[in-house]
Amino acid sequence: MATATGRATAPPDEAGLQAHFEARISGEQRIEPRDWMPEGYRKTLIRQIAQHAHSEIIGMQPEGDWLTRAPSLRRKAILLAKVQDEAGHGLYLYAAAETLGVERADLTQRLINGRQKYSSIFNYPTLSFADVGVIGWLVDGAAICNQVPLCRSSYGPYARAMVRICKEESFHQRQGYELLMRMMEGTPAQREMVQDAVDRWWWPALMMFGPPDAESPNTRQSMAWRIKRDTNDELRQRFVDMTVPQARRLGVTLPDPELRWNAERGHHDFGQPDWEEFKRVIAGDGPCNAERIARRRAAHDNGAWVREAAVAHAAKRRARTTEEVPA
Ligand code: FAQ
Repeated sequence: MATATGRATAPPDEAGLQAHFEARISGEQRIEPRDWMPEGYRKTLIRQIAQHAHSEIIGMQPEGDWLTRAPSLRRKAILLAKVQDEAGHGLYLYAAAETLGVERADLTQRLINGRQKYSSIFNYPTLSFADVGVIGWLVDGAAICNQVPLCRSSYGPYARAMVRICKEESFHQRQGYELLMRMMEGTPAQREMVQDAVDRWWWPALMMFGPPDAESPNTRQSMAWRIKRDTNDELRQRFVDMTVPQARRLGVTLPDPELRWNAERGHHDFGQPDWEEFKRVIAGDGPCNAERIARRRAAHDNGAWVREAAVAHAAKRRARTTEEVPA
Protein backbone atom coordinates (compact mmCIF):
# COMPACT_ATOMS: atom_id res chain seq x y z
CA MET A 1 0.00 0.00 0.00
CA ALA A 2 1.33 3.52 -0.83
CA THR A 3 0.69 6.75 1.07
CA ALA A 4 0.17 10.22 -0.45
CA THR A 5 3.90 10.82 -0.03
CA GLY A 6 4.59 7.68 -2.03
CA ARG A 7 6.06 5.83 0.95
CA ALA A 8 5.05 2.16 1.16
CA THR A 9 3.17 0.99 4.29
CA ALA A 10 2.37 -2.53 5.43
CA PRO A 11 -1.16 -3.74 4.61
CA PRO A 12 -3.44 -3.59 7.68
CA ASP A 13 -3.42 -6.76 9.78
CA GLU A 14 -6.54 -8.69 10.84
CA ALA A 15 -7.01 -6.55 13.98
CA GLY A 16 -6.78 -3.36 11.90
CA LEU A 17 -9.32 -4.67 9.38
CA GLN A 18 -11.65 -5.69 12.19
CA ALA A 19 -11.37 -2.25 13.80
CA HIS A 20 -12.06 -0.55 10.46
CA PHE A 21 -15.09 -2.82 9.88
CA GLU A 22 -16.49 -2.07 13.33
CA ALA A 23 -15.98 1.66 12.88
CA ARG A 24 -17.94 1.54 9.64
CA ILE A 25 -20.77 -0.40 11.30
CA SER A 26 -21.01 1.98 14.25
CA GLY A 27 -20.77 4.98 11.90
CA GLU A 28 -23.83 3.64 9.99
CA GLN A 29 -21.76 3.17 6.84
CA ARG A 30 -22.68 0.34 4.53
CA ILE A 31 -20.47 -2.69 4.03
CA GLU A 32 -20.07 -3.44 0.32
CA PRO A 33 -19.10 -6.75 -1.38
CA ARG A 34 -15.41 -5.89 -1.84
CA ASP A 35 -14.94 -4.62 1.72
CA TRP A 36 -13.22 -6.82 4.27
CA MET A 37 -15.74 -8.48 6.58
CA PRO A 38 -15.49 -11.05 9.38
CA GLU A 39 -16.28 -14.59 8.26
CA GLY A 40 -19.16 -14.81 10.78
CA TYR A 41 -20.76 -11.68 9.29
CA ARG A 42 -20.54 -13.15 5.78
CA LYS A 43 -21.98 -16.50 6.91
CA THR A 44 -24.82 -14.89 8.85
CA LEU A 45 -25.77 -12.80 5.84
CA ILE A 46 -25.70 -15.80 3.51
CA ARG A 47 -27.90 -17.73 5.95
CA GLN A 48 -30.45 -14.95 6.37
CA ILE A 49 -30.55 -13.75 2.75
CA ALA A 50 -30.74 -17.30 1.36
CA GLN A 51 -33.53 -18.21 3.79
CA HIS A 52 -35.32 -15.05 2.78
CA ALA A 53 -34.87 -15.77 -0.95
CA HIS A 54 -36.10 -19.35 -0.53
CA SER A 55 -39.15 -18.01 1.34
CA GLU A 56 -40.09 -15.77 -1.55
CA ILE A 57 -39.84 -18.65 -4.03
CA ILE A 58 -41.59 -21.28 -1.89
CA GLY A 59 -44.07 -18.53 -0.93
CA MET A 60 -45.35 -18.53 -4.51
CA GLN A 61 -46.95 -21.94 -3.95
CA PRO A 62 -49.77 -21.37 -1.43
CA GLU A 63 -51.26 -18.48 -3.40
CA GLY A 64 -50.27 -19.98 -6.75
CA ASP A 65 -52.66 -22.82 -5.93
CA TRP A 66 -55.54 -20.37 -6.44
CA LEU A 67 -54.49 -18.98 -9.83
CA THR A 68 -56.67 -21.41 -11.76
CA ARG A 69 -59.57 -20.96 -9.35
CA ALA A 70 -59.68 -17.18 -8.87
CA PRO A 71 -63.31 -16.01 -8.87
CA SER A 72 -62.94 -13.39 -11.64
CA LEU A 73 -60.56 -12.32 -14.37
CA ARG A 74 -59.65 -9.22 -12.36
CA ARG A 75 -58.75 -11.26 -9.26
CA LYS A 76 -56.78 -13.69 -11.40
CA ALA A 77 -54.75 -10.87 -13.02
CA ILE A 78 -53.99 -9.31 -9.61
CA LEU A 79 -52.97 -12.65 -8.11
CA LEU A 80 -50.80 -13.53 -11.09
CA ALA A 81 -48.99 -10.19 -10.80
CA LYS A 82 -48.45 -10.71 -7.08
CA VAL A 83 -47.10 -14.24 -7.43
CA GLN A 84 -44.75 -13.06 -10.19
CA ASP A 85 -43.53 -10.26 -7.90
CA GLU A 86 -42.55 -12.87 -5.32
CA ALA A 87 -40.40 -14.61 -7.95
CA GLY A 88 -38.73 -11.27 -8.64
CA HIS A 89 -38.04 -10.78 -4.91
CA GLY A 90 -36.41 -14.18 -4.78
CA LEU A 91 -34.17 -13.23 -7.69
CA TYR A 92 -33.07 -9.88 -6.16
CA LEU A 93 -32.22 -11.73 -2.98
CA TYR A 94 -30.30 -14.56 -4.65
CA ALA A 95 -28.37 -11.86 -6.54
CA ALA A 96 -27.60 -10.11 -3.21
CA ALA A 97 -26.41 -13.44 -1.73
CA GLU A 98 -24.17 -14.05 -4.75
CA THR A 99 -22.21 -10.87 -3.93
CA LEU A 100 -21.04 -12.79 -0.83
CA GLY A 101 -19.36 -15.48 -2.92
CA VAL A 102 -22.03 -18.18 -3.11
CA GLU A 103 -23.78 -19.48 -6.20
CA ARG A 104 -27.53 -19.42 -6.62
CA ALA A 105 -27.46 -23.02 -7.94
CA ASP A 106 -25.75 -24.12 -4.74
CA LEU A 107 -28.29 -22.30 -2.56
CA THR A 108 -31.14 -23.94 -4.47
CA GLN A 109 -29.56 -27.34 -3.84
CA ARG A 110 -29.28 -26.55 -0.14
CA LEU A 111 -33.01 -25.68 -0.06
CA ILE A 112 -34.05 -28.81 -1.92
CA ASN A 113 -31.84 -31.00 0.27
CA GLY A 114 -33.33 -29.48 3.42
CA ARG A 115 -30.04 -27.93 4.53
CA GLN A 116 -31.41 -24.38 4.43
CA LYS A 117 -34.69 -23.16 5.85
CA TYR A 118 -37.51 -21.04 4.46
CA SER A 119 -40.23 -19.23 6.37
CA SER A 120 -42.49 -21.43 8.50
CA ILE A 121 -45.57 -19.59 7.22
CA PHE A 122 -45.49 -21.23 3.79
CA ASN A 123 -46.03 -24.70 5.25
CA TYR A 124 -49.73 -24.04 5.86
CA PRO A 125 -52.41 -24.83 3.27
CA THR A 126 -54.64 -22.30 1.48
CA LEU A 127 -58.12 -23.77 1.90
CA SER A 128 -60.33 -21.03 0.46
CA PHE A 129 -60.01 -17.88 -1.65
CA ALA A 130 -60.23 -15.82 1.54
CA ASP A 131 -56.78 -17.23 2.36
CA VAL A 132 -55.42 -15.24 -0.59
CA GLY A 133 -56.73 -12.05 1.01
CA VAL A 134 -55.48 -13.02 4.45
CA ILE A 135 -52.02 -13.85 3.13
CA GLY A 136 -51.89 -10.38 1.54
CA TRP A 137 -53.11 -8.67 4.70
CA LEU A 138 -51.39 -10.64 7.47
CA VAL A 139 -48.44 -12.42 5.82
CA ASP A 140 -47.36 -9.53 3.63
CA GLY A 141 -48.20 -7.22 6.56
CA ALA A 142 -45.83 -9.17 8.82
CA ALA A 143 -43.24 -9.31 6.03
CA ILE A 144 -43.36 -5.49 5.69
CA CYS A 145 -43.02 -4.99 9.45
CA ASN A 146 -39.97 -7.26 9.45
CA GLN A 147 -38.44 -5.95 6.23
CA VAL A 148 -38.79 -2.16 6.38
CA PRO A 149 -36.03 -2.01 9.06
CA LEU A 150 -33.90 -4.28 6.82
CA CYS A 151 -33.74 -1.41 4.29
CA ARG A 152 -31.23 -0.01 6.85
CA SER A 153 -29.33 -3.29 7.15
CA SER A 154 -25.57 -2.77 7.22
CA TYR A 155 -24.89 -4.87 4.08
CA GLY A 156 -25.41 -2.65 1.03
CA PRO A 157 -26.74 -5.15 -1.56
CA TYR A 158 -29.24 -6.61 0.95
CA ALA A 159 -30.47 -3.19 2.10
CA ARG A 160 -30.92 -1.98 -1.49
CA ALA A 161 -32.83 -5.14 -2.49
CA MET A 162 -35.11 -4.59 0.48
CA VAL A 163 -36.08 -1.07 -0.61
CA ARG A 164 -37.59 -2.35 -3.83
CA ILE A 165 -39.13 -5.43 -2.21
CA CYS A 166 -40.85 -3.37 0.48
CA LYS A 167 -42.49 -1.10 -2.11
CA GLU A 168 -44.00 -4.14 -3.81
CA GLU A 169 -44.97 -5.84 -0.53
CA SER A 170 -46.89 -2.73 0.38
CA PHE A 171 -49.01 -3.11 -2.78
CA HIS A 172 -49.48 -6.79 -1.91
CA GLN A 173 -50.77 -5.97 1.52
CA ARG A 174 -53.27 -3.45 0.18
CA GLN A 175 -54.61 -5.84 -2.44
CA GLY A 176 -55.17 -8.46 0.28
CA TYR A 177 -56.96 -6.01 2.55
CA GLU A 178 -59.10 -4.73 -0.34
CA LEU A 179 -60.06 -8.30 -1.27
CA LEU A 180 -61.13 -8.97 2.31
CA MET A 181 -63.10 -5.71 2.50
CA ARG A 182 -65.06 -6.80 -0.57
CA MET A 183 -65.72 -10.25 0.88
CA MET A 184 -66.86 -8.72 4.17
CA GLU A 185 -69.43 -6.67 2.22
CA GLY A 186 -70.71 -9.91 0.68
CA THR A 187 -72.85 -12.80 1.96
CA PRO A 188 -72.74 -14.30 5.48
CA ALA A 189 -70.93 -17.31 3.96
CA GLN A 190 -68.22 -15.02 2.55
CA ARG A 191 -67.80 -13.28 5.91
CA GLU A 192 -67.46 -16.68 7.57
CA MET A 193 -64.78 -17.65 5.06
CA VAL A 194 -62.80 -14.53 5.98
CA GLN A 195 -63.11 -15.16 9.73
CA ASP A 196 -62.11 -18.80 9.28
CA ALA A 197 -59.02 -17.76 7.29
CA VAL A 198 -58.06 -15.18 9.95
CA ASP A 199 -58.43 -17.85 12.66
CA ARG A 200 -56.09 -20.20 10.80
CA TRP A 201 -53.39 -17.64 9.76
CA TRP A 202 -53.14 -15.39 12.83
CA TRP A 203 -50.83 -17.55 14.96
CA PRO A 204 -48.60 -18.69 12.07
CA ALA A 205 -48.26 -15.00 11.08
CA LEU A 206 -46.95 -14.19 14.58
CA MET A 207 -44.43 -17.03 14.25
CA MET A 208 -42.94 -15.42 11.13
CA PHE A 209 -40.95 -13.06 13.40
CA GLY A 210 -38.99 -15.98 14.80
CA PRO A 211 -38.66 -17.40 18.33
CA PRO A 212 -38.97 -15.19 21.43
CA ASP A 213 -35.85 -13.07 22.00
CA ALA A 214 -34.78 -15.21 24.95
CA GLU A 215 -34.64 -18.24 22.64
CA SER A 216 -33.21 -16.56 19.53
CA PRO A 217 -29.56 -17.61 19.18
CA ASN A 218 -28.78 -15.19 16.34
CA THR A 219 -30.42 -11.92 17.33
CA ARG A 220 -27.76 -10.48 19.63
CA GLN A 221 -24.90 -10.78 17.14
CA SER A 222 -27.04 -9.82 14.15
CA MET A 223 -28.13 -6.65 15.99
CA ALA A 224 -24.53 -5.84 16.93
CA TRP A 225 -23.59 -6.15 13.24
CA ARG A 226 -26.70 -4.13 12.33
CA ILE A 227 -27.86 -6.84 9.95
CA LYS A 228 -31.09 -6.91 11.99
CA ARG A 229 -32.26 -3.57 13.37
CA ASP A 230 -34.94 -4.81 15.81
CA THR A 231 -35.43 -7.95 17.83
CA ASN A 232 -38.02 -10.61 16.96
CA ASP A 233 -40.27 -9.62 19.89
CA GLU A 234 -40.08 -5.89 19.10
CA LEU A 235 -41.25 -6.54 15.54
CA ARG A 236 -43.98 -8.95 16.66
CA GLN A 237 -45.32 -6.27 19.01
CA ARG A 238 -45.23 -3.66 16.22
CA PHE A 239 -47.19 -6.01 13.97
CA VAL A 240 -49.87 -6.69 16.59
CA ASP A 241 -50.28 -2.96 17.33
CA MET A 242 -50.56 -2.21 13.62
CA THR A 243 -53.02 -5.02 12.88
CA VAL A 244 -55.56 -4.68 15.70
CA PRO A 245 -57.21 -1.49 14.33
CA GLN A 246 -57.18 -2.95 10.81
CA ALA A 247 -59.03 -6.06 12.09
CA ARG A 248 -61.59 -3.84 13.83
CA ARG A 249 -62.18 -1.84 10.64
CA LEU A 250 -62.55 -5.07 8.67
CA GLY A 251 -65.02 -6.51 11.18
CA VAL A 252 -63.10 -9.68 12.08
CA THR A 253 -62.01 -11.02 15.47
CA LEU A 254 -58.38 -11.93 16.07
CA PRO A 255 -58.40 -15.38 17.74
CA ASP A 256 -56.56 -14.42 20.92
CA PRO A 257 -58.51 -14.14 24.20
CA GLU A 258 -55.53 -12.42 25.83
CA LEU A 259 -55.41 -9.61 23.27
CA ARG A 260 -56.11 -6.23 24.90
CA TRP A 261 -54.81 -2.67 25.00
CA ASN A 262 -52.38 -1.99 27.84
CA ALA A 263 -52.51 1.76 28.49
CA GLU A 264 -49.52 1.63 30.82
CA ARG A 265 -47.25 0.08 28.17
CA GLY A 266 -48.89 1.92 25.28
CA HIS A 267 -49.08 -1.41 23.44
CA HIS A 268 -51.40 -4.38 23.11
CA ASP A 269 -50.85 -7.38 25.34
CA PHE A 270 -51.26 -10.64 23.47
CA GLY A 271 -50.91 -14.40 23.91
CA GLN A 272 -48.03 -16.58 22.79
CA PRO A 273 -48.15 -18.74 19.67
CA ASP A 274 -47.65 -22.48 20.11
CA TRP A 275 -43.84 -22.54 20.01
CA GLU A 276 -43.78 -26.34 19.94
CA GLU A 277 -45.73 -26.22 16.68
CA PHE A 278 -43.24 -23.63 15.35
CA LYS A 279 -40.32 -25.93 16.17
CA ARG A 280 -42.00 -28.85 14.42
CA VAL A 281 -42.74 -26.78 11.31
CA ILE A 282 -39.20 -25.43 10.94
CA ALA A 283 -37.82 -28.93 11.55
CA GLY A 284 -39.73 -30.07 8.44
CA ASP A 285 -42.87 -31.52 10.03
CA GLY A 286 -45.53 -28.91 9.20
CA PRO A 287 -48.77 -29.56 7.30
CA CYS A 288 -47.26 -28.88 3.84
CA ASN A 289 -43.44 -29.10 4.15
CA ALA A 290 -43.06 -32.29 2.11
CA GLU A 291 -45.40 -31.07 -0.61
CA ARG A 292 -43.67 -27.66 -0.91
CA ILE A 293 -40.20 -29.15 -1.27
CA ALA A 294 -41.37 -31.91 -3.66
CA ARG A 295 -42.87 -29.25 -5.93
CA ARG A 296 -39.77 -27.09 -5.77
CA ARG A 297 -37.61 -30.10 -6.61
CA ALA A 298 -39.87 -31.05 -9.56
CA ALA A 299 -39.80 -27.46 -10.87
CA HIS A 300 -36.01 -27.47 -10.62
CA ASP A 301 -35.72 -30.80 -12.45
CA ASN A 302 -38.22 -29.78 -15.11
CA GLY A 303 -36.29 -26.55 -15.68
CA ALA A 304 -32.96 -28.32 -16.30
CA TRP A 305 -33.33 -28.05 -20.10
CA VAL A 306 -33.92 -24.27 -19.82
CA ARG A 307 -30.73 -23.80 -17.81
CA GLU A 308 -28.77 -25.97 -20.26
CA ALA A 309 -30.18 -24.02 -23.23
CA ALA A 310 -29.29 -20.69 -21.57
CA VAL A 311 -25.71 -21.85 -20.94
CA ALA A 312 -25.37 -23.11 -24.55
CA HIS A 313 -26.77 -19.83 -25.88
CA ALA A 314 -24.38 -17.77 -23.74
CA ALA A 315 -21.42 -19.89 -24.95
CA LYS A 316 -22.50 -19.37 -28.58
CA ARG A 317 -22.75 -15.60 -28.11
CA ARG A 318 -19.35 -15.52 -26.41
CA ALA A 319 -17.79 -17.48 -29.29
CA ARG A 320 -19.38 -15.13 -31.83
CA THR A 321 -18.12 -12.03 -29.99
CA THR A 322 -14.60 -13.49 -29.80
CA GLU A 323 -14.66 -14.23 -33.55
CA GLU A 324 -15.75 -10.66 -34.29
CA VAL A 325 -12.88 -9.09 -32.33
CA PRO A 326 -10.07 -8.33 -34.83
CA ALA A 327 -6.81 -10.08 -33.98
N1 FAQ B 1 -39.40 -19.70 9.74
O1 FAQ B 1 -32.04 -16.78 15.98
P1 FAQ B 1 -33.28 -16.59 15.18
C1 FAQ B 1 -42.36 -13.14 2.86
C2 FAQ B 1 -35.00 -19.94 12.28
S1 FAQ B 1 -40.75 -13.41 3.16
C3 FAQ B 1 -38.37 -20.56 9.57
O2 FAQ B 1 -34.28 -15.64 15.69
P2 FAQ B 1 -32.67 -14.88 12.93
C4 FAQ B 1 -42.76 -12.49 1.57
C5 FAQ B 1 -33.75 -19.11 11.99
O3 FAQ B 1 -33.42 -19.12 10.64
C6 FAQ B 1 -40.69 -14.22 4.73
N2 FAQ B 1 -37.24 -20.49 10.31
O4 FAQ B 1 -32.87 -16.28 13.66
C7 FAQ B 1 -43.90 -13.18 0.99
C8 FAQ B 1 -32.74 -19.79 12.87
O5 FAQ B 1 -32.35 -21.01 12.25
P3 FAQ B 1 -30.83 -21.30 11.76
C9 FAQ B 1 -39.29 -14.47 5.11
C10 FAQ B 1 -37.18 -19.50 11.22
O6 FAQ B 1 -32.20 -15.17 11.56
C11 FAQ B 1 -45.18 -12.89 1.41
C12 FAQ B 1 -33.55 -20.23 14.08
O7 FAQ B 1 -34.91 -20.28 13.65
N3 FAQ B 1 -38.70 -13.28 5.63
O8 FAQ B 1 -43.12 -13.46 3.68
C13 FAQ B 1 -38.19 -18.57 11.42
O9 FAQ B 1 -31.87 -13.95 13.75
C14 FAQ B 1 -46.29 -13.55 0.82
C15 FAQ B 1 -33.39 -19.28 15.24
O10 FAQ B 1 -34.00 -18.00 14.98
C16 FAQ B 1 -37.38 -13.23 5.96
O11 FAQ B 1 -36.67 -14.18 5.78
C17 FAQ B 1 -39.35 -18.71 10.64
N4 FAQ B 1 -40.41 -17.88 10.77
O12 FAQ B 1 -34.17 -14.27 12.85
C18 FAQ B 1 -43.70 -14.11 -0.02
C19 FAQ B 1 -36.91 -11.90 6.50
N5 FAQ B 1 -37.83 -17.73 12.41
O13 FAQ B 1 -30.71 -20.58 10.46
C20 FAQ B 1 -44.82 -14.76 -0.60
C21 FAQ B 1 -35.43 -11.88 6.80
C22 FAQ B 1 -36.61 -18.12 12.81
O14 FAQ B 1 -29.93 -20.73 12.81
C23 FAQ B 1 -46.10 -14.46 -0.17
N6 FAQ B 1 -35.10 -12.70 7.94
N7 FAQ B 1 -36.22 -19.18 12.11
O15 FAQ B 1 -30.78 -22.78 11.59
C24 FAQ B 1 -35.15 -12.28 9.22
O16 FAQ B 1 -35.55 -11.17 9.52
C25 FAQ B 1 -34.66 -13.25 10.26
O17 FAQ B 1 -33.90 -14.25 9.64
C26 FAQ B 1 -35.80 -13.90 11.12
C27 FAQ B 1 -35.16 -14.90 12.09
C28 FAQ B 1 -36.52 -12.82 11.92
C29 FAQ B 1 -36.80 -14.63 10.23
